[in-house]
Amino acid sequence: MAILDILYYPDKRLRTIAKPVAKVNDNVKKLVDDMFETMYVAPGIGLAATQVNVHKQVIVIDVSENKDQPLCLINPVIIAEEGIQSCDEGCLSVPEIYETVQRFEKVTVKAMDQNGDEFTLQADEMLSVCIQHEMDHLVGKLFVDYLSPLKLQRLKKRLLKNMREEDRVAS
Ligand code: GNR
Ligand code: NI
Repeated sequence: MAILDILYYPDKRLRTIAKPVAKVNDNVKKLVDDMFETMYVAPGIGLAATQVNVHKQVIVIDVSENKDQPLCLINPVIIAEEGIQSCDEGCLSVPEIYETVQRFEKVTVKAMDQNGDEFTLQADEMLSVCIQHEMDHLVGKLFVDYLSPLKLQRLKKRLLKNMREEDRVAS
């Protein structure tokens, strides 16, 4: 297993559209294992392959309290959605920024697991938010894209400030 490097906004590679996985081979299984390790170490509740510069439709998630419910979605498709919810979201690719985003309250998603077996899952609450957040990554979309121009401008200033502070700590 290996911990993978995460891309940070505004890296253009985060805008890449991921391709479907043709076959869940050993390569893909290794990617899934490495993504789980990277997500747990980060720590995060989800990770999309796009964030580690692999442009395949692969997502790992674990929204459980004890970090003991790993969930892998390969080639996910949302087949039903219902209601609206608002959630404070963060992203490993946009460190230390949290903003409220509107999502569907419930989604039904069809995908393959790390063995290549198809399954359908109904999700609500945090799992539903996380699935939608990760699926956005696979089409090059970030949660900051939902913010108003004013909020995005403020966020960019905050990011620059955070970067300057890191420089000061490092030197
Ligand atoms: O760790 C994460 N937390 C989180 C919190 C609220 C909504 C979405 C997320 S996903 C994020 C990890 C990440 O960046 N996944 O792409
Ligand atoms: Ni994210």
